[in-house]
Amino acid sequence: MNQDLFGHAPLAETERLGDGAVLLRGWALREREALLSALDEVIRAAPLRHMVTSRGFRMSVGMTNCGDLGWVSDRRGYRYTAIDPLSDKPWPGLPPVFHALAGAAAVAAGFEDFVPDACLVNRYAPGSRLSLHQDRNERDFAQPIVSVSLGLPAVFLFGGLQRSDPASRVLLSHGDVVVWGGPARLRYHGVAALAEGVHDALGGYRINLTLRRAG
Ligand code: MD6
Ligand code: FE
Repeated sequence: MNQDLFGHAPLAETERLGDGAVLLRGWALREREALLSALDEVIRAAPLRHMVTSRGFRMSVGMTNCGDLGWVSDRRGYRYTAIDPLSDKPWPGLPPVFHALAGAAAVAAGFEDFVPDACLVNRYAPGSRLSLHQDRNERDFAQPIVSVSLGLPAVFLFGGLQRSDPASRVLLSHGDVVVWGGPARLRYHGVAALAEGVHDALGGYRINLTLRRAG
């Protein structure tokens, strides 16, 4: 059988979440050791921090980045930067395992030639949440986003193209990968407040990686 470089059968265990959105359950588990150790290194080089929104609210999610570009928010608004404002140095490089996983997941979901240049790392503690938003700071909306969930499970809120559209609730667990693009690319989405829990690999946290082509 045809297999990708992680030994998965392509299109196995896929769940459609709507046009252009695919959930690959457990897709990242095979590479979990390499993924978690690369993640440790990224966080050591560019520590998680709580950014503020343009209105001055401290975000409950801890964030950092790796790759050529990183997503930042401060009183001036949201944008991508090549420099980590905390260290005044470039963000840590995108680990090869992130790059390979994202490319393979995109192909499995039907998006060829996805080459990410940015990875936003979000860390949720119990009670942390992410309110409904669209991802629209990237240059090319034809490129999908690959999202990797690690640690405690979370309820992902998957809305429509209008903020007021009803949102479905999708449980995302350790190793789940969501790929969305095309007609789903600008759907509103968020994460419900994380429930208390303890995860074998990540303790009392959920970590989400979103890999994008930002520039
Ligand atoms: C999260 N994810 O799952 C937050 N955005 O923690 C996102 O905001 C997101 O998962 C765009 C595409 C996929 C995502
Ligand atoms: Fe998002």
